[in-house]
Amino acid sequence: MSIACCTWVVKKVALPILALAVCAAFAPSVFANEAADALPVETAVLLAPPNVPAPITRKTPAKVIVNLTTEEMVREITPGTKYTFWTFGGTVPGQLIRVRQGDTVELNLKNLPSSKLPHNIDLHAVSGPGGGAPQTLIAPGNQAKFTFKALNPGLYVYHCATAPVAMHIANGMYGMILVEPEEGMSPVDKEYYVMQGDFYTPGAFGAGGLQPFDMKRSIDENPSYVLFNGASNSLTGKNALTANVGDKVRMYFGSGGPNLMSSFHIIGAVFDRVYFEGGMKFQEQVQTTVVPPGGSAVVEFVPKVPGNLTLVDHALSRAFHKGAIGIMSVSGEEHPEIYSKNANTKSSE
Ligand SMILES: [Cu+2]
Repeated sequence: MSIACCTWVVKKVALPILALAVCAAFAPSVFANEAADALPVETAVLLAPPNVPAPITRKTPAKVIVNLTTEEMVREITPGTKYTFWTFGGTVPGQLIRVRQGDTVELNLKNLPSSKLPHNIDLHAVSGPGGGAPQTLIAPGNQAKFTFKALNPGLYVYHCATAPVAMHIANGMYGMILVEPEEGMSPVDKEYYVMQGDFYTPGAFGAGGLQPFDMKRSIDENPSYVLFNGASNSLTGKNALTANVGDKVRMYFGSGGPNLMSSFHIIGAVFDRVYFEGGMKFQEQVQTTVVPPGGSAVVEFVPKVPGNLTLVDHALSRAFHKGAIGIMSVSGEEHPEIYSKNANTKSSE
């Protein structure tokens, strides 16, 4: 009797609660859509790496339209050797997307008619199955629209998630989206965007000609190239990054993979801060930070003296034999009290 009574009580109470729950399940999405429609609309400015779009000065949410294309193209992977890259926006990594926590992002993905394959995008900043990949899978010549709310601040990888996924990533289909916290980022003097990736060809590093993708080497995780920003010379020579002595430098660093973890290090600098794993928490006084495939880190440092600082994956065979090397050329006044350029050698007689 008491059980039956209890059941009745549960039913009597549960039905209105259920009705409320059903209402609640639908109502917020309706309101959310209405709210998103009422937001100011802006189109994201996307820049080619290593450049970074300007910091966000808005103090309120917006609807941010991001227009990305998927493009397949032949380019030099190292001088004298070409490779067919698959890209977001024509660069490896793809253009950095910069939004603010709470923004509604409308991502328009267009697969150029000249493409041979379907592509899509999975953004790690998305809270929902597939990160946008199911909504954006498009054949050459088509486009798709996908909308999501940037709930979490941080630096997130995006990549193509079309099968075979590792192959699409290995051909260069990755980039990052920076979701600034509501309070914004602290000002710095220079910002740069660098991503590491591993590339697989039948020929060894610098073999020459047009090299195809090598599936077996990719599965074996045995790259012929490990690169910053998609080419062995993307951050060296005339492409070197620049800074002045005393500048506060912030670098948005990611690993596209598909397979290798980066041990990111800058020879001649100590990171004052590393926002490890691309999140909001930081570690101080870091020499080398580990960045997994599909992960990121924000590093900050101040060059103290002029000269060349060298970016490497400190798994150094990759730096000196597979291309994972870059230069930051620092200008400004010498500070011999910090760094003495001249060796002080004496012969021992
Ligand atoms: Cu793809």
